[in-house]
Amino acid sequence: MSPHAFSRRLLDRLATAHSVVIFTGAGMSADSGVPTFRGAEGIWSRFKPEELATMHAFLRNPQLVWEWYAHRRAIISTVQPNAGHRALVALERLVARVSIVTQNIDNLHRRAGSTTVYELHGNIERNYCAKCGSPHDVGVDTASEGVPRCGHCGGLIRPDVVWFGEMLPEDEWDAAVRAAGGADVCLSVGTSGVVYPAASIPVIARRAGAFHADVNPEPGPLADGADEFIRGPAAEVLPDLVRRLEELRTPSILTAPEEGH
Ligand code: BV8
Ligand code: ZN
Repeated sequence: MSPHAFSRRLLDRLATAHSVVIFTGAGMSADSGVPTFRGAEGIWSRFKPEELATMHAFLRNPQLVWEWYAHRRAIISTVQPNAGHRALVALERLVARVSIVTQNIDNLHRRAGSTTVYELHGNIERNYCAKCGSPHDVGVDTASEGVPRCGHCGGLIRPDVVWFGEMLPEDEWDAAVRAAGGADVCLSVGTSGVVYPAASIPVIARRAGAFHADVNPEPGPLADGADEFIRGPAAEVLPDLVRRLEELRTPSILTAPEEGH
């Protein structure tokens, strides 16, 4: 595993940080086997986002949208958090406050053990009635039997995710903006940075004085505005970064003063 070149500035800012915000997108889960949205193998390669991730699409063709989410839920039920998710859990032992602000709906950060996770775009494991809002447990998904109906009002059941044109959950958004405004360092990891307002989180952090590093195999819009771009997959870069931080924290025996001299 090739160690990545991290700048001294990033390492020093992380080593002295009280609060760090990690802004993640679909690339964070790519190493777990969850397809991204816009990559060549992306789940949107066959459809356009507007044809699936909108209330209009759901009302026009509920079965198609429900099956798409059932397909993604089935993929997510078979995957595990990867070394990148686990590195962010380990980071909690080195930094007083680590806030994960994720665009992902796959629940992998929480399953890895991260304790502060703000899900800006919802969570595919939760569903609710599009008419009366009652929560609905999907259990074993049977997409083939058509879109489930609400036991209270007969309304269509939908995934608890934020579709295009829908507002982000207010509490999650407010908490994420507060965390970004108070961060010493912001890492954006595995996101194309094209969806708003989520993609403004690293900008809010940097404007408030945070050091912003972008982690991605390919530079994108977020890399342009960042203090540092770290090229590589999250499942390699993040464990490398946490290892370097642990080394900085562990006084080397070579430099410890000799006893009694
Ligand atoms: C809003 C949940 C206020 C569902 C998603 C017209 C009308 C209304 C709104 C708009 C409009 N025009 C524009 C907007 C705003 C719109 C928007 O931003 N559109 C974009 C497309 C231009 N935003 C909204 O609508 C938001 N709401 O604005 O409300 C409002 C309300 C009413 C009226 C007006 C305004 C809501 C947006 C939320 C949409 N929901 N997801 C679901 O998952 O099905 S968005 C979806 O794309 C994901 O959730 C994700 O958040 C988002 C971005 O994708 P990424 O995570 O970045 O993934 P992507 O595939 O793009 O990139 C992967 C990256 O990983 C790549 O960079 C790749 O290089 C990298 N990578 C690959 N492998 C690895 C890796 N990185 C690291 N390691 C690896 N191994
Ligand atoms: Zn209902």
